[in-house]
Amino acid sequence: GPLEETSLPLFFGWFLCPSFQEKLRSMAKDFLKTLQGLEAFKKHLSDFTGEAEKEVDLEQHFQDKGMLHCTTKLCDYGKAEGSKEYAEQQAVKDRYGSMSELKLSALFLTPRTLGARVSLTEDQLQLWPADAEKEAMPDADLPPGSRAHVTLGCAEGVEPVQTGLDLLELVLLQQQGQEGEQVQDLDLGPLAYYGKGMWVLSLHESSLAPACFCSYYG
Ligand code: ACK
Repeated sequence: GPLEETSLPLFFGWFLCPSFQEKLRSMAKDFLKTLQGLEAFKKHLSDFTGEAEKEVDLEQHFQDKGMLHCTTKLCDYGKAEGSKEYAEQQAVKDRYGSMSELKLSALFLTPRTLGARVSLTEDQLQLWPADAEKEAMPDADLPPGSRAHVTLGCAEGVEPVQTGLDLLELVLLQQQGQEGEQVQDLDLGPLAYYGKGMWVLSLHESSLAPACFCSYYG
């Protein structure tokens, strides 16, 4: 009936606890500030502006998208394919409302999005939809969880779904053996440039973000 149809959320995911959200936002802010000051970044500035000489303020460029989380399944209130099946999985029911730690292994940015890569544990992968990667990149063969991320910001007019797609593009390049152009070691770890305005800061010590697995209704 209509009640059942409205009982599915906009999406399921892990929601970072508020104090860690603050920590991650400030980490990202420092990263943007550092990146913007690097000669290597200035050299590739036209990736962002379309013009070589134009300045860019990265903090302005990426708009905050609200509560920090790692989406597992977009249900769109039941309209998305497979959402009912997902919600009814035993693992999803069992873990609903439980806390775990998300391992953040890198910060990445493209002209479109800014995000943190999440390395899921075996246990967390039980909540990961089997087709998440295939749905976005049907021709690639990427390990489950490759798309897992926290969106930290999007350029004007860009939807948050793009962050995971940008990450998949980076993971695909890495799978093909590209390590990017090693630019320099920052405090948090090595910075690499993958072309077309795509930057990855691998974290020396991956951050562990306490997060609650639940859902968002909007
Ligand atoms: O930043 P995100 O992971 O990207 O969090 C939001 C959340 O769902 C609510 O919009 C994500 N999202 C949007 N569309 C999709 C999709 N088709 N597949 C997976 N995640 C999606 C978006």
